[in-house]
Amino acid sequence: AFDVLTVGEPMALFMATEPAPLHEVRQFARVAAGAELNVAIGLSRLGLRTAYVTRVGADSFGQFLQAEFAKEGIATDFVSVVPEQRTGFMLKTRSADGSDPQIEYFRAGSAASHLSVADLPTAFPARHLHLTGITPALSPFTKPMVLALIERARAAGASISFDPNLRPRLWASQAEMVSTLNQIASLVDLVLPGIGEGEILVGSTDAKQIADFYLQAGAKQVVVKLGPQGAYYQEAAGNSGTVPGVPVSQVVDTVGAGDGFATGVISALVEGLPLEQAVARGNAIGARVVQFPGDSDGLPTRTELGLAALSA
Ligand code: KDG
Repeated sequence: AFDVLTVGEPMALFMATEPAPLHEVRQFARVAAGAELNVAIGLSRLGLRTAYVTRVGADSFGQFLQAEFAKEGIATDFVSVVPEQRTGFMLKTRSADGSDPQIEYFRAGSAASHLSVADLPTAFPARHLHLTGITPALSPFTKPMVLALIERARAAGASISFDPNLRPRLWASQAEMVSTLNQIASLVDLVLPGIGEGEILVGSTDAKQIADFYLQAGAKQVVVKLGPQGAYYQEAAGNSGTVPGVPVSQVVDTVGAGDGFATGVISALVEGLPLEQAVARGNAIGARVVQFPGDSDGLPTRTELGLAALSA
């Protein structure tokens, strides 16, 4: 059995090595990307047994990603290699001033966009399920797959976290994005929106109002990410608070910060820590990730985070 299972689309990511608009960049460095893969890498580095449900092609990007899964110790029991489909990739600029980079996707019709209920384990095999709002946007098959996985995780008594991870360009319309993501959020235990995402999904810029919305919808815990200011948390049981962010002297790349944050919160909750401490760990990892160019370069080991080894 696994501690955590997640599902999503992994991609090859070509990061510009110098600051320039995408069409002028001459050199890129290739790394792995994909929001759920970033979280899987982070959890695995923290010693949690982590499984990833996905599909890749038999092309060189698929081979590259499979080597990454192996290197990071991610369980591939639910990874399929589909020779007749291609693996998606994306391009990203190097930001000169810490602002969000420019991103271009080459992922429509990818192997992972063909994920469906048939790719899921019949009996849910982990203590926790982590989802993001990217996966249900990939194709008409992936939303029913996500809903079926939630049902199986529930039936097995697993806890579920959900990071809305808004990617408007992957959705047919904003209305569909909002209704699908709020539906999923109402079915999980822990919702992790950013404050800007909360504004789009809930229509409020107030962290407490965003948390109240998801707690009323059915979630048990909500953590609203406030960027450098840290995060606000609130539980159905009543307690709430703000955990200040960890100061960073130089932001290199913001992409992946939310995945680092989710890694910290989920790992701590799976280890049995209270939500406030989980949020503090999320802040610490998020602050680390923004100091590295790749999405997952900054994800720490237990030693790097100053944590004791997990007992077997
Ligand atoms: O959260 C980081 C992701 O945005 C990045 O790795 C790529 O999954 C990705 C996406 O769909 O944007």
